Amino acid sequence: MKDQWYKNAIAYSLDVETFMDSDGNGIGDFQGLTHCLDHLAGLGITCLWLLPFYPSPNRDNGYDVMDYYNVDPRLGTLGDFVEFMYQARERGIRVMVDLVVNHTSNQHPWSQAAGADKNSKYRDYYVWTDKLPEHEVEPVFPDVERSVWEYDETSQAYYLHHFYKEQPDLNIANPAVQEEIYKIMGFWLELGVSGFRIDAAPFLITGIGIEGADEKCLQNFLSHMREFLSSRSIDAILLAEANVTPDKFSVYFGDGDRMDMLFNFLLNRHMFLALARQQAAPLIDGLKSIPKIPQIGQWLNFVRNHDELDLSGLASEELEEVFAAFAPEENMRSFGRGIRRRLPPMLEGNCHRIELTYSLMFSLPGTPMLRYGDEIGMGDDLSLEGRESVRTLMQWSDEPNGGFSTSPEKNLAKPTISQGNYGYTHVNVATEQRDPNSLMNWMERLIRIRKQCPEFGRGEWQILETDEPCVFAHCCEWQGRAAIAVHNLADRECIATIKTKKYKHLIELFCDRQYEPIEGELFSIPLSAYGYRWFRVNTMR
Ligand code: TEU
Repeated sequence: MKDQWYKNAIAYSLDVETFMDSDGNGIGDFQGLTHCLDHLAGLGITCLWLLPFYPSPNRDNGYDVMDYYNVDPRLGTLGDFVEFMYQARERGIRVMVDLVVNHTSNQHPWSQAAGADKNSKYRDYYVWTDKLPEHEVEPVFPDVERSVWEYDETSQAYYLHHFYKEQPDLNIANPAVQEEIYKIMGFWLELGVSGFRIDAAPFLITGIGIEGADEKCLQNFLSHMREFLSSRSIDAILLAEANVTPDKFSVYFGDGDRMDMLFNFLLNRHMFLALARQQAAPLIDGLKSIPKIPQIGQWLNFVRNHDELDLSGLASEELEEVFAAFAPEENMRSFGRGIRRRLPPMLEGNCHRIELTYSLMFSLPGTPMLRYGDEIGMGDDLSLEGRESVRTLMQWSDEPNGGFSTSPEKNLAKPTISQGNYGYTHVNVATEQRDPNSLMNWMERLIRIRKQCPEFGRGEWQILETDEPCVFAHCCEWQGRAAIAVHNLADRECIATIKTKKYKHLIELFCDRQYEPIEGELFSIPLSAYGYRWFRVNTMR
């Protein structure tokens, strides 16, 4: 059986470009990242997901790849990548990379050749039509693109692009394209990666515009990718970015023969609805709506990612509630479906509520993931366009450019946050390292305790009913052990009475303040406003 290391990994996502600049040119690079691995190891991170670092014209933050077999020269060389892989391995940190194969950049040689010559063997690498279909799907960036079809003057046909028009969609029904994808996977596996994040997975397998495309056949490609992966590595995994409804989950997990892991978009938006309402019910409903997945499968939980907080699966009244609570101004929203802010500003900097949210996310069934800057409580910059608001530079110290780079400010890859409550003069790694009460030191403890509770990653979960609608309590059991977490989502203290099951011999593992120990049975649990308590049920007694 496959090693299920990913079920209790502590994941962390970052963009090399915005993490650390080693040579003072204003752009983050692999040498800089390698230098910062001790920070990640110290935090307790065990798995990194690197956003695309391949050569790219950067129309879409690197999600428009020009060459799948190289490192963007702005970020370093393949040699730097290999050195980074070695140093990560030395620290017990696995590395996953983004596999962006729904589309290429229009600067990719395949795309250039396909556009220039209808008889090129690369023509069928992409999806073309002479006539626009009657019913069109909506582009993912409706504020910029009006259609998913773009007319190409040179070859006098339309090509498909779900994202920007500079990102033509690949035709994965073409066996030659499938072979290319295996080759790309094989390349990075040989360089030691532990798996791939499959970008835009649902778009990859839609078949829109592909003549005679068979849906089941395209979906089967997910199994073929997995077969290829297993033929080359015993423990590498596939993680799909698939923001889809529960009836579609089985397409991605298959019978345990497709994706190993999926981002838990569903639970993410239910968590935000629960936080907005200060009630546990939306979270409970969210968990209950997730069908059972194959044993080998896992969910990856997160608070925020590098895109907007996508609320599109919520009903419109629910969406309005979350907007009203966390994005009251139009400029904080994007595409009418999401929020382009980081968590701390959404919660108005309330540190109890910020801790509550991470404590909750880390205890939810699945594997937890942080994003760079989460550990220090970084903010956003709403003066920047679209998703750029949450992609500012990592803040390492109170030195110029937040210690990210010694370059003049005008050369920085992206802006840094220098002003206001989230400015790097006080929100930064070095300052928080010294302060025993900082978010970063708290986060390090959260990670340490989460590692002591593999039940949350691997166990069977159950909701513990309470008489307080604002309290979310759950228990995860695995191999005869149990871990319990109780979270008060409301801004008032309370005493929650557990209704369903009584647990004895509890050990308090983690909490927001000192509480009186619970003697005997777990029954009445005092909680402060936004309080949280984790317990281990001691089965040894
Ligand atoms: O995102 C793909 C994607 O499906 C989401 O952006 C989607 O728009 C949203 O969740 C609606 O469900 C990935 C990357 O995360 C994003 O940064 C890229 O722009 C995109 O792929 C294109 O590669």
